[in-house]
Amino acid sequence: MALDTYKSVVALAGGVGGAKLADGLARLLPPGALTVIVNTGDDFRHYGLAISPDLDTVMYTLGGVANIVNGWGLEGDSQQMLGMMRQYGDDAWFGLGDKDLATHLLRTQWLEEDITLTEVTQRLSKALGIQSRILPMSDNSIPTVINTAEYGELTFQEYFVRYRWQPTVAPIVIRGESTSPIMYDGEAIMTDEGVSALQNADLIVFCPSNPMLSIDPILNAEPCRDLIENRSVPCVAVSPLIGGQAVKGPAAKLMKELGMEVSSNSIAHYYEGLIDGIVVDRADQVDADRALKVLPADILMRNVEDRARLAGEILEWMTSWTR
Ligand code: FO1
Repeated sequence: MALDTYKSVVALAGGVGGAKLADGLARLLPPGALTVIVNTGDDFRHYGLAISPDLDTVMYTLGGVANIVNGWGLEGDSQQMLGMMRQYGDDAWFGLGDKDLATHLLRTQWLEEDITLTEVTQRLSKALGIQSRILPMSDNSIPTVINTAEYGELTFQEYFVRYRWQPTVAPIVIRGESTSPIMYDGEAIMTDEGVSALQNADLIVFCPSNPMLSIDPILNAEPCRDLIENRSVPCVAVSPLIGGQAVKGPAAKLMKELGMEVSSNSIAHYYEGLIDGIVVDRADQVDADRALKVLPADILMRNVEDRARLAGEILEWMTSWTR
């Protein structure tokens, strides 16, 4: 199968790392062939605005307007509104840009008019000239909640941005029974669009996003995990770790706190039953006894060329199995 014959490739993605690989895939695949199903467990209300950080990161990246230094937010944005907030005594801990506000204002208004998050995202993406489909994992809100030793339960953005993922993630212990520190406030149901994208996919790719904080919430949206476990097409994951270190964010720290070995091998194990192959950094090893295909590659995406190069290597590797 040549790359230009792919009709439907589905990528599961969180924020910055996921968005970069999704952008690489979008650059190589025929227009409209890529669907990115994005984590919305990070979504929250702030100053009354509906904010969907991962959807926006994917949207801005695919639209070519993302801030390349941060990976999130808009290129050339300013923070005058936040400056004024601080003057009023607000601690303004979430870095909302002035131009970025337009996205949140419109999203909030449209959601209040009962337009679904799927439709809102489509309108915004279309206006940015994006040909790939960006889908929220669900149209209902299912915030990820994280239990920490220092502050108890935190919403995702409090944990990630306000406290810069420094609090220790700790299980909740009730009468000697310990439960996962990562919880979902509600039951996520996938959208019809997400279900049909997975059912019609030629290939599925888990982007190098945090497995516990970004990919798991998507898998948790019914019936995502089931659809992927019972798929008939290849599915691979790209490790978010290089040499036991997270490329960005709390993956390595979190894995340690969850009692996991911090390695790409451990990521492979985490996704067992869901993937046929894993893409890891050349320096990383995956147990040979696992019935899992392994593609060693340079997985660090420093620039746009790297995104397309990595996406190309993954697509050609997966294509070689179906030939
Ligand atoms: N991440 C930060 O580390 N600090 C910020 O102040 C921040 C602001 C922000 C504003 C809009 C947006 O769409 C994303 C923003 N992010 C910020 C990124 C985001 O919160 C995280 O990267 C994701 O939630 C984790 O995937």
